[in-house]
Amino acid sequence: MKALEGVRILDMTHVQSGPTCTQLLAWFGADVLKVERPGVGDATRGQLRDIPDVDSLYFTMLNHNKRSITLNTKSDKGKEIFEGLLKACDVMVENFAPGALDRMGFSWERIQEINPRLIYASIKGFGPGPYEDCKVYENVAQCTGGSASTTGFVDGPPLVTGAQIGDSGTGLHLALGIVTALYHREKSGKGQRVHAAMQDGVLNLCRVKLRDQQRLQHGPLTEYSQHGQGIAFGEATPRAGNDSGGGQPGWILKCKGWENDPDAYVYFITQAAVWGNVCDVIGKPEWKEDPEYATPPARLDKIKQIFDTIEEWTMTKNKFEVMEICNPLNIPCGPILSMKEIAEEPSLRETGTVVEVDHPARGKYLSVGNPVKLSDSPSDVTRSPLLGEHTDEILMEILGFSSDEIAEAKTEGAVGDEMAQSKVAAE
Ligand code: CAO
Repeated sequence: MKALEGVRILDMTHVQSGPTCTQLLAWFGADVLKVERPGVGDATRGQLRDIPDVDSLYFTMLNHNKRSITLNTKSDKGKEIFEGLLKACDVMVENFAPGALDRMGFSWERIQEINPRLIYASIKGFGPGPYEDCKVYENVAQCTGGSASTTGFVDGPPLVTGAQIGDSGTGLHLALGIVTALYHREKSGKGQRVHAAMQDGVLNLCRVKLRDQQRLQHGPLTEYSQHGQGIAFGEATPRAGNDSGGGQPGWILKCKGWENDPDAYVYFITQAAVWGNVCDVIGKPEWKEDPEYATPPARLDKIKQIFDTIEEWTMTKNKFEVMEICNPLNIPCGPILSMKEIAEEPSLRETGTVVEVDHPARGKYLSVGNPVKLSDSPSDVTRSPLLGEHTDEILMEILGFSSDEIAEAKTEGAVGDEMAQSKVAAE
């Protein structure tokens, strides 16, 4: 039995942030019913398409292990069906623009009347305050949560990162909130409102930068390489380039082949505990005893020069050779892996972190499987649902609809009939 088996989730999420959360819960065994607009569905089904008329990878990679029902929650009959589903579910998750659910007539107060045990979980761009009514996408969250101002090089503009810390990061936060509320419900018998703001989620992931903001009041941030380069600090935590966020200096260094391969680099950390090994491996054994280099405080104003010297050595090796030499010496380092290398890495396939999934319309594709492994709740990744694939099944199984009642709901436009329509189109 999977950890969340028996938990039923009404999934009103779309785009990336909410779907990451419900996909994670589905991998842990929850029955996730994705509600989509009839005939339209989650906008990402059609965004960034690589194959005409086929659900995009954007959609498929965020909606595994779910069932899809199309329901017009703004029609009277659709609202009635939605109420039935709210009664039958443990959790409702949504990430609409602020106020959308209230406008549909489903405020938190109303939801508590319908099902007091329901956990109502939301992602919004911001918490209460001046921006609470704003629509928000990933990069807005990265910019307002402190990530962009602290990412990039000290002499360059703010940068967004490739890691989707605003969307997928907040989805992860919300998943924890939901599971915590479910645990609490065991004792209280009551559902509760769970809210995760993307700005807050990003800030939580940037807490070391707020740490540095406060340290700045007591002097320069000596472990930042700009300190060693004599660049003065301003009033706010600066962009730190590739400096490590902790107390052990690190940087990205060129490796053999860097001229032609954009990913021929390694992240190299000069951990104090293995400084002697670093000196030996790069051919600078004299630095071990030299008072100018022997201690971490002595090295602080020479970080750039030290990494330039280490780079002279890393440029004679490819990034994997650097790993092979440094790992046995306990020197922490990591090759810069391209997405191509990650996609082809056999060990990630073996652990299920990268999985191959088969889809009836697109065929085989790669996805990221569950990054969290539970020993008694393995995650099998099953393909994302087609639009409305489970409308009839959900209405029958969960709400006890007869075939006639389903046909009536379809005629009224309360639910969609996409599967029948696509069969007709195929013929
Ligand atoms: N039946 C009927 N109506 C439906 C429906 C259904 N099944 N599903 C959605 N709708 C309606 C909504 O009720 C809303 O209508 P109103 O505007 O009349 O209230 C409308 O569809 C559109 O919803 P939306 O405003 O959420 O969608 P959008 O594309 O305009 O905005 C986004 C998208 C992401 C900017 C916005 O949803 C948002 O800010 N969400 C919160 C933050 C978030 O999660 N952002 C991450 C997105 S991933 O980068």
